[in-house]
Amino acid sequence: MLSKKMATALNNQLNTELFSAHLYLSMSSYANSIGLKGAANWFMVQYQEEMIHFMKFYNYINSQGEHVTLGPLDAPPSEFPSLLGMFEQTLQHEMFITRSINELTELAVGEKDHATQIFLQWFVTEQVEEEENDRELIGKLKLIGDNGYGLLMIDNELGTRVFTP
Ligand code: OFO
Repeated sequence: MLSKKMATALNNQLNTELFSAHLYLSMSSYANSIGLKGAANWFMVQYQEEMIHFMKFYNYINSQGEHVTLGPLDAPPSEFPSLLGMFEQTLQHEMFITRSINELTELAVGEKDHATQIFLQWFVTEQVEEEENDRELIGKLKLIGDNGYGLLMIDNELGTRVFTP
């Protein structure tokens, strides 16, 4: 059973995961509109992953006998400065999510809510991977700079990302 405070905090995170999904869906569409099909694929996979994160919170909240309260959500931006800018924004957003997961974990520890601590462990690990991927791509994009051939190469690489639920 969840405390009222814990249930509210988990529900807030559920909505934040849905916002994350919308943010990456918007990035996918923008990348597609500027001809970066590989990047569009990468952000579409990211969108699908965020929907899995959303569903994990949904299922956990329900499994504890609570129900979710959806939205309202902020609209994500619909235009972005560059591919590098998109990944920098992605990293900033993921760092915000990491802080948010850490705060949830601290709350669960404080409340001696062991089940929620175990549930959140998956997200703690996932955030390390998310930030690492973003940093790696930002590093490559900085190296490439304005080189069109380099950008094409990285777009091809981004096109190989596959959604694995
Ligand atoms: Fe759900 O991890 Fe990204 O936002």
